[in-house]
Amino acid sequence: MKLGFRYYGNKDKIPLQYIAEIPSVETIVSALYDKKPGEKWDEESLLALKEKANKAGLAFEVVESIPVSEEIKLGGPLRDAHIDAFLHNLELCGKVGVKVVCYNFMPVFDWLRTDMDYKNEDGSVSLAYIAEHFKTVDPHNLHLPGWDESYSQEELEALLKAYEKVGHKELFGNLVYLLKKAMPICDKYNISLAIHPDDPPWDVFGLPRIVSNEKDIDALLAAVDNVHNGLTLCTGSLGAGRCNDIPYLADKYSKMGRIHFVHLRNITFLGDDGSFKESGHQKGDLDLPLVVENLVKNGFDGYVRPDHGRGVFGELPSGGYGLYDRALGASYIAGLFAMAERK
Ligand code: DNO
Repeated sequence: MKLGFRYYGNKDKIPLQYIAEIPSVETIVSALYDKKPGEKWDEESLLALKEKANKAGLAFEVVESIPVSEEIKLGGPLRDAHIDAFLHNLELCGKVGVKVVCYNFMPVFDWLRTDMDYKNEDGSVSLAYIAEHFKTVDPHNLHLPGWDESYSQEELEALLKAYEKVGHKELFGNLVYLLKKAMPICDKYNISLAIHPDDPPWDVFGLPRIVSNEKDIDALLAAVDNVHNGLTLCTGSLGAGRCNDIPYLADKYSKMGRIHFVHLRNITFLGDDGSFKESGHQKGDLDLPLVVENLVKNGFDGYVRPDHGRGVFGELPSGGYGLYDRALGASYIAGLFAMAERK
C-alpha cells in the first residue's frame, strides 16, 4: 500500500514539510480546492501543486476530490456541461500522473456531524453524530456544525425542492450516466475513480443516498463493470451503519480488485440509535487490524490515508484535520500494514 496524507494546498495550516516528516507517508492527497463543482481546472495549477509536493519529497498521486455538481446528481439542464468539466479535470489528473480520484455522490451534504467538540474521557475532543441532536436540526433553517455553508439558505431551499423529484433510482441512474462517460478517460490514463461512501450511511433530510451498504456497492460495481469504477473504503463512514461488516467488505471488494483507496479510522457507537463518535484510528468498535489483514491477503496495493483525527495535545479541534492525531493514525496504519505484509 502507499500511505497518503490529506493536504489542503496553500491554505492548509500544516506545512508540507511536516507531512513529509511523518514516517511512511509517500503522497499528498489533495485537489484544487478553490474551484467550484462544475468548474474547469487548469493544468498549471495542478502541476504547481505537484511540484510543491515533489520539492518536499512527496508524490501527488491521489486527488480528493473532483467535486460533483448538484446539476450532475440531479440530472439537471446543465448536467452535460458540468460533466464536460468533470471529464476535463479527470483528464488533467491523468496527464499529471494522478492514479486515483476520490469523489462522492451525496446530494447537497457531504459528511454530517452534530457535534464538533465531543469531549472524551481522556481530555481529547472528537467529532460525533448524536441522533438526539440531529432531530433538532432543521434543513429549512440550517445551523449545523461543520456545515461549510457551501450553499446559502436560499440555494439550499431550491436544492431540497429539486431533489423532491430525484429518488434513489434516479440518483443511481445519474451516477451511472457520469461513470460511463468517465471510463474511457480512466482506461486511457489508467486512473481510477473511487467513490466515497455516504457518511453517515443512511438518507438524511429525506435526500436519497446510494452508497451506504453492500447492496448499494454491488449494484454500482455491476452497473459499470470496469476496474476503474471503484471504491474509497472509508471504514468510519460505512462502519457507522451497524449492518456493515467492514472487515468482510474489505475482503470482498479487495478480492475483486475494486478498492483503490482506503480511509482508515475508527468509531465508537454511542447507544443503539445511530449515534457514534470518531475515536481516532487505534481504538473503537471496528476491527481495523482485520480490515488490513484482509486487504493485504488479497494483494491490495492501493492508497491509504488516515482520516479525521481527534483534537489532541492542545491542538484546537479542526474538523478532524489537525496534524497530531492524524500523524499518530498514519503511524498506526503503517504498523498494521507492516505486520500484515510480514505475515
Ligand atoms: C471528509 C472527507 C469527505 C470526502 C468526500 C469525497 O472528511 O472524507 O469530505 O473528501 O466525501 O468526495
